[in-house]
Amino acid sequence: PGWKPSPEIAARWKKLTAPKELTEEHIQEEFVNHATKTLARSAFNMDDFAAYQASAYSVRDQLIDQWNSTQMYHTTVSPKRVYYLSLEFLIGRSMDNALLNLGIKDRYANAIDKLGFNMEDLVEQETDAALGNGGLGRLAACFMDSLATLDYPAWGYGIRYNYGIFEQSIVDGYQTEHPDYWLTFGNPWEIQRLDITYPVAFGGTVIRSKGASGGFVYTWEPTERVVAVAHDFPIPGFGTKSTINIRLWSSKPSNEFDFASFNAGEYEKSVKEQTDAENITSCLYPNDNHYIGKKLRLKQQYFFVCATLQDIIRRFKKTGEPWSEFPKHVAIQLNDTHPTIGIVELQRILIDEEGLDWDGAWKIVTKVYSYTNHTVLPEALEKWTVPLLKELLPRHMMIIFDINLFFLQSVERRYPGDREKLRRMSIIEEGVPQSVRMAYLAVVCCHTVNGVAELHSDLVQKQLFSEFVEYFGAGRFTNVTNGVTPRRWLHQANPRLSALITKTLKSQHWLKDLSELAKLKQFASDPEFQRKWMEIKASNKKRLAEHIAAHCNVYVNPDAIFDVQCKRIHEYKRQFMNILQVIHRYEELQKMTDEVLAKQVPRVVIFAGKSAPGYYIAKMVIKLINNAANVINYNLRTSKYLQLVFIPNYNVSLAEIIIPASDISQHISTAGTEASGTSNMKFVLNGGLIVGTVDGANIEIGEETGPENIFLFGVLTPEVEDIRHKQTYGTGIKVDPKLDSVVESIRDGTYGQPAIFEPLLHIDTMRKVDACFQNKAEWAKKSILAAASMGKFSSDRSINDYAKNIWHISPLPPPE
Ligand code: Z57
Repeated sequence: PGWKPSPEIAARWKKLTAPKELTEEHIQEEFVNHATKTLARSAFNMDDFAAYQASAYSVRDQLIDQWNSTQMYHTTVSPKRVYYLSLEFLIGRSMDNALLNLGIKDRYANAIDKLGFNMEDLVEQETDAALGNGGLGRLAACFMDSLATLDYPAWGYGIRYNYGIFEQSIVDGYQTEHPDYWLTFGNPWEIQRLDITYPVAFGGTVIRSKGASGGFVYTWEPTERVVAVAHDFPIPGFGTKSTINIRLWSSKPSNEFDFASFNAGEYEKSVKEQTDAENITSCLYPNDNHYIGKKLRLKQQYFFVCATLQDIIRRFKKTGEPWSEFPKHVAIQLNDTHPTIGIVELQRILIDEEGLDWDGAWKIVTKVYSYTNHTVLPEALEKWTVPLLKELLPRHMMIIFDINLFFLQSVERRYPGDREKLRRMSIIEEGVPQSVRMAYLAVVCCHTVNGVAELHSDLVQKQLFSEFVEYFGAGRFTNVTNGVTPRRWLHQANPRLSALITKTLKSQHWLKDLSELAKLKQFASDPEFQRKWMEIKASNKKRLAEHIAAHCNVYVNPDAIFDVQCKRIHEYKRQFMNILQVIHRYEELQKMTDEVLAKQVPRVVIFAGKSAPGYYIAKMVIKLINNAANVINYNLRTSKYLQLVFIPNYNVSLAEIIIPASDISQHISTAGTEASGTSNMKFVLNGGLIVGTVDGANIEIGEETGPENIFLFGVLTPEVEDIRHKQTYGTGIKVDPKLDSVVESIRDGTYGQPAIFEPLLHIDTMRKVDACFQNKAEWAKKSILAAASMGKFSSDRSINDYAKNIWHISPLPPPE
């Protein structure tokens, strides 16, 4: 800091920055000011997009004021902070969310209305910040909302990808991908910090020499240097002045380096180095629940944790305290193994740059980090090969070998001579080439490891890491069931339902303590409340029907059951089983007489979701859905009773339209495969009922709603392995009408409940849904009771669990 204000100047500054009252006129002034100065527009040169931008820049100013005072206050107190490291933040749109969290939406809407613009239209102009694939990235975004709302001193850290998740369109029934260049028209929701930069290096060699005190000293001489530039995304809490920060790094070339080749006359080499540097943060990898060992991906991981740690350490050093105090100021949460190399980076910094010895450094590192596992699927577990790690991060590879050596030595002391155990527990997987099991590295180095729902955490402890539980003790492992933010997923996405709840409970406080929803239960059988509740559902369905008409060219029946499955397309999520069931339903309808047909409960089946571009089977499922839709929707005799649509480009803002409009939604993963699921919580919160398997968070949702308000079916986890075995070695099944009674006995469980027959159970469940839906009052009651039971699934509860049991941090509300 080169400049210090005199007391008079500080006082004047304070007066100048004092927030002005947000009157209608002030908002209009700010709007017009941004339209004319920031955008260089005039009253005669405006459109909805320019008006969105002008509003956005003025809301941004509000955010920055709050952000500044929050950060200044945190700096003076210097509390223990949590740092949430994630390669994905699936934020979606920001304007509506900011207006609602700041509590200024009505004022803005009125002010802007008088300038001739409609706020609801402006909100639609915003492109999603789609820096994530699915559940894991969206969870990170919900967590940031809760951290801010609950006044925790917290930072998110990640990558500012130039291209987020690709946009999907459907051409001839096939998924087609388009780049998501979301920054074309600038981004009002970020603050570029050209002054906050850190160097990041890759490659080269490590030189070992004798240090002053006799031990070895390691010097890393890298061959590639880039620079990380900070971009800050302010995250406002709801009903608080706390506004926290997601700091996303963007890569750019380092000047020193390209000058070197430039001056040597190697112009092309210099240009290539520049573009290589910029490419690190170009694209989000579009795989969900699937690991692909690409070098550029590893570069992204190291790039972002390297810059992040420098930033965290700089902040810590401002306290002037010794390294031993670091864990009293810092908790770092790893969102999956993606940032795990950060563990090694901290150990490296402490030893090679700060001069601590191994044990001193290790004590600090292991007090700071904790790791969330999000999947038990083997194909999703990261394993970087040793040659690749050595090439990119030679010093880190040495440290990983050392960590493994010390770890295995202590395992050997506990289990002398058990070489098989050492092989199984080793961080290094033997093979050609060797590879590093990143999840094992995380488990060995973190003080706490958590799964994301009870069943999942159980599998994590009993299957994935069972020998580590035995070795380290069960205390290292825990569960934190996921949650979602009710601000975005009810208040923002379903404003009418939110208003009804607030009116009924005579307070908005439920938005800060979702367990208060339970008070709605007393109105579940009240016909007037039921009518209002279902009328809102009907209007949400109408809104979705309009979207479908515009994007799928199908006019769906808004009185039908809206039956939704929207999520990433994946074999384990079983969209295929769902479409088989739809085709079965269609064929049954064909066989019916007009009289029987007229008694059917109409249904609209809605699919949405992206497939990873290289995932052939998932892409074929999309094609099958679209082909089936083309047959089903054009059958004029039965289309009153069954319609099928695939809505393209599922993303956060589309989810905000789809979720409030569902009657039922499907969460039908093979038991034991969906770690938690989070959209299931959002659907129920909005009065939709779940058709689901006994998996992930479905189980806990069912515990809260009671079995009568959720449609669960299928076999339990322990049976699944057994079934896989039978499926692999058994023969195919053909269902002949002569076997009807046999099928019946399979259904009723006479022969146990093997999962290969789950499609039958799925069909049975759908019949049950039809029957229930016909009793409107009963359905409304279930819908209300289920939603009223969702208190547990607020991400506020998840974050309080993390804060208390893992991070050991407390709220720090800003002074009034
Ligand atoms: C991802 O979205 C999830 C797990 C992963 O390992 C990766 Br990679 C991406 C999802 C799980 O599949 C969901 O079940 C879970 O709800 C979500 O992470 C958040 O925990």
